[in-house]
Amino acid sequence: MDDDRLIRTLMHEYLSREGYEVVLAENCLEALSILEEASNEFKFLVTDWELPDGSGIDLIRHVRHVVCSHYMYIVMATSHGHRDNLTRALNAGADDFLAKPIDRGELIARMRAGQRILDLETRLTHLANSDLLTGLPTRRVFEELVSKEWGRARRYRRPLSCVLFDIDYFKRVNDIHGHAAGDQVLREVGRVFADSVRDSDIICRYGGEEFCALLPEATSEQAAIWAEKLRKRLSERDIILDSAVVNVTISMGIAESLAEMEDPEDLVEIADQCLLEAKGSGRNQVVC
Ligand code: GH3
Ligand code: MG
Ligand code: MG
Ligand code: MG
Ligand code: MG
Repeated sequence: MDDDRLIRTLMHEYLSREGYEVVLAENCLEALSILEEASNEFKFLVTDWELPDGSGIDLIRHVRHVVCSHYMYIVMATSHGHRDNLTRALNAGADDFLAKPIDRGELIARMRAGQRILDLETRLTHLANSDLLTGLPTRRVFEELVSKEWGRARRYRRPLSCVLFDIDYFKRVNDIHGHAAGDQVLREVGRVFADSVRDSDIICRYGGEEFCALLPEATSEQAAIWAEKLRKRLSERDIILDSAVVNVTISMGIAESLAEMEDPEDLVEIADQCLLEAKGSGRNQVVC
């Protein structure tokens, strides 16, 4: 964002040549409306300080308060090169500073420095959100999503179901075939689960040999039909290991979000009670 046309032209040329996709804005209002529409699409913001309709500082403060799915790297480009100004820009939320007149080499070097931070964020997010063994989202992700989907289901009065799975007698797999074979089975079971959900569903590794699915728009009856198919598919499947062929079954408990439930934990709690019942009444079954 810059009100100076020459600077916009230069920025566009320098950045496009490096492979960046550039969107230009000439004032705060325009920048805000672009960001409002698609803040998740932007990784960098390079902003001027003084604009006819406001200050780059205010824009930066605003952007830092808007929820964005990832970190936006912000560079303040200005001729206000004094140390006090630099401090103000950084305190407002800028990550870096670019002196005017703009030097192409410096601009690109600062963008690259920003890219290193963004790459690190992507890597850390992936590590924090996915289970090492199965690659599925973790329980932490699940808990965040349960709250979100719970709120959405409430607001729009839509169904939402939760399914908890637990592999039957999994300890035996480890005891008979070894822990590495157990890991292989978990990976394979995770793959079968991941293959059986729709894009809007989410399936996580809940803990050890337990998995959990969240099915938006599904009533408990619909969830039970889906779960029963999955239970059957897994029970009929031979899991081929390096040294043996293993067959595992799963027990499943299902709960649907109901008006009288107080919070999302109740949903998981009821699914867990159903799972216990499935275990108690012989395993390899779905209880709703
Ligand atoms: P149940 O039918 O009652 O669920 O019996 P179970 O043997 O599956 O249940 P239990 O809770 O007694 O044992 C779970 C086993 O899962 C014990 C634990 O060593 C194993 N397990 C948990 N996480 C992992 C893992 O990451 N890798 C391997 N190989 N085993 C795991
Ligand atoms: Mg200006
Ligand atoms: Mg200026
Ligand atoms: Mg268990
Ligand atoms: Mg088990």
